[in-house]
Amino acid sequence: MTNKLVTLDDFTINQTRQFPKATGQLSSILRDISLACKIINKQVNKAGLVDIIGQFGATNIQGEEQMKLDVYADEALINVLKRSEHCAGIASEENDDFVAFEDEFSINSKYVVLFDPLDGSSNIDVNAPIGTIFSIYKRVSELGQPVTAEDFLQDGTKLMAAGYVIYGSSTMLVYATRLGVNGFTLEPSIGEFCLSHPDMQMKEDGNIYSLNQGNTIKFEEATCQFLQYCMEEHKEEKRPYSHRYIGSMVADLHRTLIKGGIFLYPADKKNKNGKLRLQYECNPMSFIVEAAGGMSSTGTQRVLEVQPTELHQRVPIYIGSKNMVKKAVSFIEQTQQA
Ligand code: AFP
Repeated sequence: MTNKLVTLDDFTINQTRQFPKATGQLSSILRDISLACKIINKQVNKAGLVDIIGQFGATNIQGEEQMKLDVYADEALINVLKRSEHCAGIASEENDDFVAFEDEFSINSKYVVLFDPLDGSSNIDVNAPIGTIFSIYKRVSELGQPVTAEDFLQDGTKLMAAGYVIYGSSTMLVYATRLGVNGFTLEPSIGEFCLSHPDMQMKEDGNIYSLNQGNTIKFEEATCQFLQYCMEEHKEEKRPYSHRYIGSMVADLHRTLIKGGIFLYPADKKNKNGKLRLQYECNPMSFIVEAAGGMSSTGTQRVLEVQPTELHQRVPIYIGSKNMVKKAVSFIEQTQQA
């Protein structure tokens, strides 16, 4: 171990020290989430070895079939956060409703956590990267009482922190607060997330676009025009751009954060709100990307400013390098003006 090794704990303790009034509760929740993700990671690593992949049989609120690992990940996060002294309740993409923790410590806790326990789960059986996405809000309901729906339906501008864990060729936790975005890689021999990507910044420009191009026939005019723009030749602007799509938002956005580019899951003729969930996927990812200097829009509005009305609400999303997102949005504005 070298002197330069900074664990996630070291890092958050140092960050907390910058704020004399900070109680360390947020850092404690992050530690709990990272513990749950280490448990999930172990199981993800074993997916090819044990009979754990495959359909679990149950269907979630989205009408999607759950796989065993989703359920395992969901339970790992719920169990760890339930035992945490600082989490008042959770909402998970896998469950219909939020869960209020009602023990004497939890009802006096300040924070609630929302998560998508295993995003991109259709990639599990092909060994492609998958991830856990989480976000932390300060509750708005009265301390000493169980949390209420309002605690979970806050808009993204109220986020205290958000992050994701990517289970890929290595396991990495990316964590954002208003102070910035930092990446920690799991050092398996000591079981610690160690700072590997300090102060992550999103490039202003990029040359990779990422979307499910197979949906082109359903896309609205503005999306087709943007797609055409990405594919046409323009030597000075280094077009055509490259197309990359894994089909796991965590993996596609992790690449976008590191290399620059745009990820989009737009509205289409059938799905006016796209596919991705505001509270579990779009808000946490938008918070991270904005904290790294990038941009995120529904096409007509900053994602973080959308007022959630229900837990499983969906929104269209254009997210990534500022200039690429602005360009995509400009096609929408043009079609609206025409
Ligand atoms: P799954 O968790 O069902 O695999 O969905 C993943 C996801 O929510 C998100 O991570 C991807 O970006 C998006 O869906 C992929 O959707 P398409 O398969 O329609 O491209």
